[in-house]
Amino acid sequence: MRTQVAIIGAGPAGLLLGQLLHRANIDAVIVERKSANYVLSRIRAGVLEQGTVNLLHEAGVADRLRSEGIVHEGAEIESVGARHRIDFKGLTGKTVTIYGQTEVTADLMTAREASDAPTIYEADEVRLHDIDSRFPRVSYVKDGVRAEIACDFIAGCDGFHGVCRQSIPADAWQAHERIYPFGWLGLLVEKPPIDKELVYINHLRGFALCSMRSSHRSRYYLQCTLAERVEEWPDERFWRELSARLDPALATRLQIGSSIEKSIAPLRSFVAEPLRYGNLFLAGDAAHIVPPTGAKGLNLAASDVFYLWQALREHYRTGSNTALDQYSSRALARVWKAERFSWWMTHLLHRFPGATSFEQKIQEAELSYLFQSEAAQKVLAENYVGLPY
Ligand code: RFL
Ligand code: PHB
Repeated sequence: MRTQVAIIGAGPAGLLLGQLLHRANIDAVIVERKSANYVLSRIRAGVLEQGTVNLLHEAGVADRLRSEGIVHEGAEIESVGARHRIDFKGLTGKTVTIYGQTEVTADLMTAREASDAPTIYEADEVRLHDIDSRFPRVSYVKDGVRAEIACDFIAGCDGFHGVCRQSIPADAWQAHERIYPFGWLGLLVEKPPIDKELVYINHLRGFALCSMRSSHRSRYYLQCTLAERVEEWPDERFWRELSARLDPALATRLQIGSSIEKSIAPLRSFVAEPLRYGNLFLAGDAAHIVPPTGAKGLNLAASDVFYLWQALREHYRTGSNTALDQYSSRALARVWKAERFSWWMTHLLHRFPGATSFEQKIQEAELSYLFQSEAAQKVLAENYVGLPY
């Protein structure tokens, strides 16, 4: 098989790139290790920046998002029992939209099916070949038979544990990484959310987040240790611990129920640099990871895809490689600012085991300053709604 762009991974990055390329009349084949249902079953992001929403419009997959997405003009931050609202709309003129990653992925899969563009699911042993040449190839095993795709470019959209970044020679890229000494235990429940907006909580017992997917579905997170396992957290223990981290007014509004999904995710910051090797371009979680505190992961995948789509379009329309040559530096400039914000939000809101009294006091001062200073709130709001691209 031959195509113009081989896309590895059918997560939001790969599917969105595939859809944008399809609309630009550029051929792409998507190769995915798992089944479509497996990809759809992963519960992840919930907050879309305006830029992501705009790009989904541009891709022609925003009909359902437009009718079902919930626009939020602010969020609340709670520390030692006191809650403060950050007014995104008032401070920046911008909003965010609550619409689950599962829904984004489902909309993109529907559009891809309708376009007849090929997606190969359940492809085993995906390998990249000759990526530093003008004739890169991708091979994979499907139903026991190895097949090959010849292409001009490979888009590595295969997430943090994918094969693409690992195919780059060790001396051609650098990893920048921070691993945090805790994780998030997430729970999804078919009950109305506790509040109209998201509530981020810094509590003595650890961080908590009250989020949502819709007016009848809620998503909650608790900071947990890295040693903990989901089996140790039956629903009643989760609800008890969450209630203990909420202020009493909020706790009385909590509607509990049986969990639909429960999982633990470790927190990590990671950036691979550069994002290009030969004709392989990394995008999304394959290139970088942020701790979820800033709600940036999916949004960064979208901005990477925006830069890569524009560069590929310029290449095929004009023959120019200028934007392709600039892809890594343009994408990374935005990535590092989101990395900084996500790191800062993580430090602001979590309890770090072994923190010194000095570190604890600095965190308290940071929160107190944020609550008193409109300038500080504006900095948070500007980053949360998403920097321009
Ligand atoms: P994905 O979604 O991991 O998709 C990669 C795809 O590649 C496939 N794959 C391979 N395919 C072929 N060959 C191989 N060798 C392959 N190896 C892997 C995988 O099966 C998969 O289908 O990466 P992508 O597309 O870059 O998307 C990134 C986002 O999924 C991620 O950044 C977000 O979910 C992060 N995130 C959040 N982001 C936000 O913007 N807002 C949020 O509110 C938010 N909340 C979250 C989050 C992530 C979380 N977890 C679980 C880490 C909350 C949580 C708890
Ligand atoms: C979510 O709803 O899953 C979510 C929301 C905000 C975050 C992280 C996750 O910062």
